[in-house]
Amino acid sequence: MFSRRGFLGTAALAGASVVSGRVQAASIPEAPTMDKVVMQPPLHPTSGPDYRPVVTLNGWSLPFRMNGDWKEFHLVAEPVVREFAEGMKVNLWGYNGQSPGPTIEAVEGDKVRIFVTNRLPEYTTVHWHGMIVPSGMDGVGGLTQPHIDPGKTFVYEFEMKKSGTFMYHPHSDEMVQMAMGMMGMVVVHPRDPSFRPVDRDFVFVMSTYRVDPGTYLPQVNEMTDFNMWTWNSRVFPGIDPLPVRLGDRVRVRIGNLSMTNHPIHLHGHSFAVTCTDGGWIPESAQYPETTTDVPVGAVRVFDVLADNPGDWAFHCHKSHHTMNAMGHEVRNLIGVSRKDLAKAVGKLAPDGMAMGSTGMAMGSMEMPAPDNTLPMMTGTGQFGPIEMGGMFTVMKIREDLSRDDYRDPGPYKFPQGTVAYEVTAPAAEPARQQGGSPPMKHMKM
Ligand SMILES: [Cu+2]
Repeated sequence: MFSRRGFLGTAALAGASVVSGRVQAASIPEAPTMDKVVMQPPLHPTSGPDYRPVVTLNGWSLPFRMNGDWKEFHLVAEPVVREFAEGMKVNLWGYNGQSPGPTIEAVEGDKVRIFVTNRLPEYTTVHWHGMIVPSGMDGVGGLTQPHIDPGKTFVYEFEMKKSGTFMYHPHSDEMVQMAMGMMGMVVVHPRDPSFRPVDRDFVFVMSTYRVDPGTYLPQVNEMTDFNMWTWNSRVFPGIDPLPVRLGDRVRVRIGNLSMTNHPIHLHGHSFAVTCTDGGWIPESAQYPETTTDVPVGAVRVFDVLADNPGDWAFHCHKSHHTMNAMGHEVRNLIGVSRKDLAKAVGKLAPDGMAMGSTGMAMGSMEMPAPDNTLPMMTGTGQFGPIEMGGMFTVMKIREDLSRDDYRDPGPYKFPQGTVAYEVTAPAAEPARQQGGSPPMKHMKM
């Protein structure tokens, strides 16, 4: 089913020595880094059992090497610059050049050795969220291991006991390090490739930041008032679309390491949640959904049959999570005439703009914003402004995609006569209740 390209990095194995399961420092594998913010092609396995690899929205999977029967990975914790969307870059902490870190893929039963080098200015650890590991490999600084000091490399060694979707993040100055973007996903493929196979498999982790307009660094002491709602540290319109071939069975794996829950909604389909970070859900316990709430510190995986072609919005259903940085103190002024106010303000501040009397649609307005700040609502589709931000993207289901093609197919070509349309005949005046009459009067009980 998949091509095997032989062993990766065989030359690097020369000189590696393994002493009773403990690896020598001289044999630390290289640590690949990524400088691109778009989804990288799936990383097909080059050794070990076959699997259909995942793709990571705006991200990548970490290459590994084999050392005997151990799969070896190398994470480097380090400061990174992440572009949230065009026009906004944020100084974060992450792994191997990116926040979030690369997705780690392995197979149920694999023995993995994960090297972690710390290039941060403070100590760190890595905790393997949801994975069944020996206590001493659990990565809780102080409790199960010494913290990894700056400049040091630690090794985690364990067996991938079960397949599923998991996460990794520090358990060391956790509030700061997670608020700075340190996290990533782990996908463990079933050893039996016939177990619930899919055609496309997407993964991302949700995180939130408070980056005040005009600044470049998250406020790490924030508890509740976040303003950047991200998937893989990206916001709409910077989040990759999910290109899907019509008829594909699609899996979407969603981790939540933000500080609030996110009800994730897909248009045009119903899906079933098939897996959590606790494991696979038996078919008898699955039920149809169009929105699934992903709690804090949890993973939800849904499988969907992509049988409805089109451009389908895919987003968090908390409407302030599909917006970018905004002032939360704006009052609701719908129905309030601000003409007089605008005139008065205009005399004092000619650039002032009265807004909100008829809603806050901003598609046709351009407001000056501080440097390094995205518009609150933005993006343009083939019919006009989309007025979204934050946790929003599009699943693009097309007939003519080939199997491993994850390129953005562009806007959907709607078949003629299938788009909602305007009628020109005047709408009839609706029958309205007569003023003054109590509503119960005409009712026969
Ligand atoms: Cu949300």
